Amino acid sequence: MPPKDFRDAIVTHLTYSLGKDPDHATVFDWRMALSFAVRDRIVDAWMASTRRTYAKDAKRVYYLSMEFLIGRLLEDGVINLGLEDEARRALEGFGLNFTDVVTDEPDAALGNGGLGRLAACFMESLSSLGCPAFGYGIRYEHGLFRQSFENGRQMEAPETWLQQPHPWEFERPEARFLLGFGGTATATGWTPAETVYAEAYDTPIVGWQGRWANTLRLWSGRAVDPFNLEKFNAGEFTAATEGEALARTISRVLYPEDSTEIGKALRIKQEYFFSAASVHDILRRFEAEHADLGLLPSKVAIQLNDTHPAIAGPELIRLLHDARGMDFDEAVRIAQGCLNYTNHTLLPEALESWDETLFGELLPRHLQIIDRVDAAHAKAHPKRKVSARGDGRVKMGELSFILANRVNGVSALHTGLMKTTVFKDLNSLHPEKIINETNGVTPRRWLHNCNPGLSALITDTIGDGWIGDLEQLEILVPHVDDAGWLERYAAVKTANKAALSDWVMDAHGLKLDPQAMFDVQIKRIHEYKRQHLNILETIALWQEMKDTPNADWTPRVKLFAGKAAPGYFFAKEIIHLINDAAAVINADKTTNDKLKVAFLPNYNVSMAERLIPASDLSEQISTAGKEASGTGNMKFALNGAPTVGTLDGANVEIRERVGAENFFLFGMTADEVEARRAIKNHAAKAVAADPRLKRAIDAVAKGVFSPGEKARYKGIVDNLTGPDYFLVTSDFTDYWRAQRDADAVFTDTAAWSKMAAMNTALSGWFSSDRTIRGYMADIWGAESLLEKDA
Ligand code: CR6
Repeated sequence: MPPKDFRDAIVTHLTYSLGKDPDHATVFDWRMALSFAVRDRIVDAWMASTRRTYAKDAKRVYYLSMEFLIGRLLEDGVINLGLEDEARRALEGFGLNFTDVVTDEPDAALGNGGLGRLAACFMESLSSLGCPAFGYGIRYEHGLFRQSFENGRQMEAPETWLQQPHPWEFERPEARFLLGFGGTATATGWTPAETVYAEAYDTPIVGWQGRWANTLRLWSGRAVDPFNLEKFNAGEFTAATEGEALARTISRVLYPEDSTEIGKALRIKQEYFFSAASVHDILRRFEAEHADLGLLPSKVAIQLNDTHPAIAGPELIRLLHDARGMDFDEAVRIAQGCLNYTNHTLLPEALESWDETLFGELLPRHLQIIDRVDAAHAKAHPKRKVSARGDGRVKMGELSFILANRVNGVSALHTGLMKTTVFKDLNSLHPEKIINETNGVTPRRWLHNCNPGLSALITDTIGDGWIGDLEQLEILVPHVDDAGWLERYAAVKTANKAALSDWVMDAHGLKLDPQAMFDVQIKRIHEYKRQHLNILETIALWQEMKDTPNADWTPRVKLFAGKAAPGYFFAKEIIHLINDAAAVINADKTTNDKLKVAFLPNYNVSMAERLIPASDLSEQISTAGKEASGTGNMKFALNGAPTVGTLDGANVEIRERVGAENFFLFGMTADEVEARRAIKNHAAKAVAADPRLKRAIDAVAKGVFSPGEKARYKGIVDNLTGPDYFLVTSDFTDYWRAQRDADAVFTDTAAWSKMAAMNTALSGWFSSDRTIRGYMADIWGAESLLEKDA
């Protein structure tokens, strides 16, 4: 038993787990000691949860995701267990600052963006709600690359989170599965040419108030034959360890593409590797307790987070039919009873499909199974031709749909569009399958922990029930009309902005004016997200400020952060342009006090935790119909930053909830986008109609921001004045108008604060607790096992 007193627990770990004397311990040592002390408490909750799940023979949820963007875990653990005061006091007693210790932890960046962060929020909510669940993914040795800038250009370096000891995980050498690739298949079996072990590492994820903990199980590749002695003895030292190197390659690195399909052999290996290991593990756990495989759908719910784990379906059928002798059609029915699929994008370039030759070479038996499933589906529905096969490809979206019990979209708009576009035909055959579960974010990390000032004010006003039941924030509404309360609300934002300004000064050497409006766009760089619309508006604003420097301008700080996929040339050019424009604008003495632009390098979860509480305006400006949901938009609203945004993804629902008067809407709707695109020369027409836009584009074209290389941005300029598929130019004029509306409100501090506070008060619905309750009820048929009286 670990010591009861938390301070003793920390010191005991420092001494016996780290082998350090308090007098000589570094911040790292203290962080590890604190982490172990917290982990001990989590383990108690974890084991109790596991026992209860077994005792109740409860249905378990399995969330299969290629990405879990969990970030730091220490602060979350401390706060969810209610240990913050004790931890602070203990560390202070040793002359240490709590924040310094918790921010010493590297981010676990095992994801690209929204999809991976959603999975992490879901894991936290599943535990907070006491839903028995496992997250299954890959233990990447290198997470998302580290970004830096060289002369404004993005540079990529490997991320190395595992080079430091990782205190949260438990290695499980006994939970190991042998997986195959390649070889030959017959009608009943498969002889792989190559095999590799998947080995489990478990991280407990504790929920709010420490009442429940679930497991995040990440798979790592291990060689079957790690060391070839014969080769070693022959002096071939590198070749002797080749097997190990190859096996480890599978879990070596996270592919850095976000919402883009990559179609590489290693990627399909990664997908099969973690999906198959997870399905083996699920069956093993089920069979340890049940003899009748027919019970699977009543005990097991598997959620496929996008199509990346789609191969789990054919693998489950293979294990039931080939390995356990179940009738094929029955195996398909059982699989369909367990599997569900979440679609996260309608972008055609992101819908996974594999070349059948490549697929068949790596997974010959699975290809046969897919063909059989697909043929049966086609036969049952002869009137409409929809298939997971065709044109020499294996289409993972169609496959996932056919093998799923429920298919869901991630916002109301997105789900509606799924039914009329990518899954139109399948939806007409299975109209009951597609449902909506609008995304959410965990209020613990994204309000309570990242914004302690606001959290304290809310708790002081309405008590702390909101942390576990976010819709209670609505009780704040009447307080918004109390001038004294509103001033306190505004003071929190001001303090957060001052703290952010200090950090930006320290870390990036840029001076920001905390009185200015902090206008923030942080997310992956993508044409559909339109960071280039934002920078064009910034350039136009700068030009106009220069025209009339003495006019009554609302000072702005434009902050950008986000990574571009290393192979996405256009996105990297956008980064370069923003950095180039920032250099010129920030150096301009006539506008210096009114406009600053900064692109903060190496955006990650912990940077978001700093930026969002200090933001005034949230940029959610995607081309309507392209952003499936967004989740950053929810975090900003919750932290009191009104949105300037289009009617896209969950923006639509945010605006409905917080009120149209508390949202700066602009731009075309998804329908209007389609119509506009059909107009010949739409971009040239838009540019001709708006002199402001024309002047901004001309400045870019003439090399105002790239004097040494005038044609540097020819690609961007030609795109914007030519095809402009994402309709930057057509939405520019209305975007400018919305920005000036925001300027006008911002000059009236009370009006702005009220808008911000209404955003906080009315976005409680965007808690991932609400989302997970929806999945539990509508998709999984899972129940909370929390003791009601606790
Ligand atoms: N890129 C969507 O684009 C959504 C998240 C989570 C995305 C984004 O709008 O909020 O998923 N899609 O549902 C994919 O990753 C395929 C994303 O993060």
